[in-house]
Amino acid sequence: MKAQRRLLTVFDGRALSPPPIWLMRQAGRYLPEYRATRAKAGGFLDLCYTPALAAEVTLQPIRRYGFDASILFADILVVPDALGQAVRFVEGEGPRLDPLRSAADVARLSIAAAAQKFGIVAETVQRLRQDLPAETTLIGFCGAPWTVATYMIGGQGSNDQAATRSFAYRDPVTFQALVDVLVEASVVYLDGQVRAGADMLQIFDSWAGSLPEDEFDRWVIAPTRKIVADLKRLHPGLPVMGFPRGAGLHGARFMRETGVDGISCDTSMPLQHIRGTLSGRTVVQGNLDPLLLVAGGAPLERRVREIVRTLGVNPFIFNLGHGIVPETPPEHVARLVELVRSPGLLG
Ligand code: 1CP
Repeated sequence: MKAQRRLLTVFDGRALSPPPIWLMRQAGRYLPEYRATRAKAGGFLDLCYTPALAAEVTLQPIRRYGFDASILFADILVVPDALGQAVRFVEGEGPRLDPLRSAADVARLSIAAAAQKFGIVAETVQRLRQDLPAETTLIGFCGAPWTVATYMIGGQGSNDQAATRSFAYRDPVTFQALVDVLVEASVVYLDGQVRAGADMLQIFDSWAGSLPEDEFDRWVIAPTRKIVADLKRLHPGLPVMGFPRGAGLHGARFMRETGVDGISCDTSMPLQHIRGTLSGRTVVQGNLDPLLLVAGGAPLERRVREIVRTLGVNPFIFNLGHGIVPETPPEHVARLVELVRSPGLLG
């Protein structure tokens, strides 16, 4: 069965023409059918914890666009929520958590208690594997420990992660304890997703770019390496993608030292830099600016050609450099898929 899944063959070192395509946040508010299902679910986390509805919104973009991969609908904040740190999604504002402040707060997090909610997400994966077309790759995911910790310590999203960077400098022992819990929980969570039918995994480190080099090693590379090693021990040959957003000049080291099979490149990474440091050495994914997909038209088409011509000669998966934004016109996504799949794009 898996052999039919075209996207997975890039991990055998094959450059495909046309390249496989999926988009980060391909399920979401830009689609009217997502908004309708979301309204039925009530809260955002209710949507994540109702397998029939979570599977439905995962399938919506596949029905519309026939992407090569489907990404499980859930959120990186399912992990802190399952560990016992209640997460709320405030309409129009984003996630809110009661910030962890002490070693005692970290000690209260419970991997045993997380099993119940992890099980619900695994049930969504199981449904998806049954309902997806056989050729569609199913991607499981989690947030990387550093990025998830920034929400657990900061209590919400922030642009500089200052609260968490300060915490880690002030009390590295407690911060390490938190990262260790997140590593262990992530392995349990992802192992459950793979056993339920996920073909590959992606680890989202959206805030990797805010750390200096020593802290990048300690809080980004080391925990990611441990998660990847543990999962590969459980599931030899399982492809794992990293998304160290904003890692910039740390990218090649991230590739060599974490053991990931591919790197999702953010919008700011220059194509020639990706070509010179990552492409051909690992699977590369990316990196169209989500706002260019909102704008559409000739500039979008020009950039898509440039990306595919520069990166498509080596094992490559077309994607955005960050998630789709809610303002994206659904017809621009249709045009993008048509364009990436048009014959002779490389020519
Ligand atoms: O109103 C809504 O319906 C909620 C919007 C939404 C959606 C659609 C959130 C809230 N999460 C999601 C789904 C989601 N989140 C997926 C599902 C699969 C898909 O891609 O289709 C995934 C993979 C994520 C991952 C995620 N959540 C990340 C990592 C990737 C990234 O975008 O950087 C992060 C940082 C989050 C946290 C989060 N969840 C939601 C929001 C608005 C945020 C960002 C909060 C902030 O920092 O301000």
